[in-house]
Amino acid sequence: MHASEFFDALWQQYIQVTPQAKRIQNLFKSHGEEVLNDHVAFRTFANSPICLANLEPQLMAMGYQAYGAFRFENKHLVARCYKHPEHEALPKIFLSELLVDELPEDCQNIIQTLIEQIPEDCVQSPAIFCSGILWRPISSADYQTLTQHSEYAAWLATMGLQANHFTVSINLLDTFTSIEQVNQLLLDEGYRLNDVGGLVKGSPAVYLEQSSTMADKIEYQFGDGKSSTIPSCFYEFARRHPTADGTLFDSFIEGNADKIFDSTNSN
Ligand code: OOG
Ligand code: NI
Repeated sequence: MHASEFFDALWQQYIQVTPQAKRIQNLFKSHGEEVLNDHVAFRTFANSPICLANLEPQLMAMGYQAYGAFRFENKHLVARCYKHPEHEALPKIFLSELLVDELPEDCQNIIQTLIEQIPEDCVQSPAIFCSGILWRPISSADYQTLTQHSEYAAWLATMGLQANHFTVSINLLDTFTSIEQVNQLLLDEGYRLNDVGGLVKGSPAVYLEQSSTMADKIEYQFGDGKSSTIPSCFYEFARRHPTADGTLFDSFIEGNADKIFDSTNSN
């Protein structure tokens, strides 16, 4: 699968559950902007057929290379990032996985029943990143249990493999040059932004400033027949700054990412 085909498929799937992203993209376009992506992100379960190590070769098959590794102790996550050395205009990819065996036993049991349903050989092409849930919908009670210990686990159990967010590159906008300007535009239009630790995550001193909307909400049919609204996906905005050698910082910052994860909290 060619990378451009991959991102087209991901975007179409993403805007089905994240209508705000399409509206915000149109908002930028109405201001004469062309919207280009800094990165997209995926979430997955460790110790499963779709663990990070099994998914990674599918990114490599599209020409991506790993260049950074991260750990989030409190959220029980590890992550890696990938870029395409030949096509720098292609979005970077941030792939995280949940260290399931660090969660309380009741959560581990719930997740284990999901993992057992995943076909052992399901990772055959990059299309796996658009596969959504590879298990039957969980019950609303199990969902509640997961949200109490890991919002990430609850999100992944209901949404599965799909782009968790796309990210507008502020560097590639013409008239909106600061992250504060972008945030103000969104607030004026009534969007709810992630305010964990403040609206702007990071600073020029760490070479990366980020903000994000709170995830859209969708009606979800649980396995026990109950339905309720749950967080789907969000839209992010990133501004990169030049490092000492004059090139733009191209990796990620743990302290920023830790807060961006909270954009899918159910609260
Ligand atoms: C990923 C959060 C981290 C970033 O840009 O630092 C991230 C996620 O929510 O799955 O996207
Ligand atoms: Ni991100």
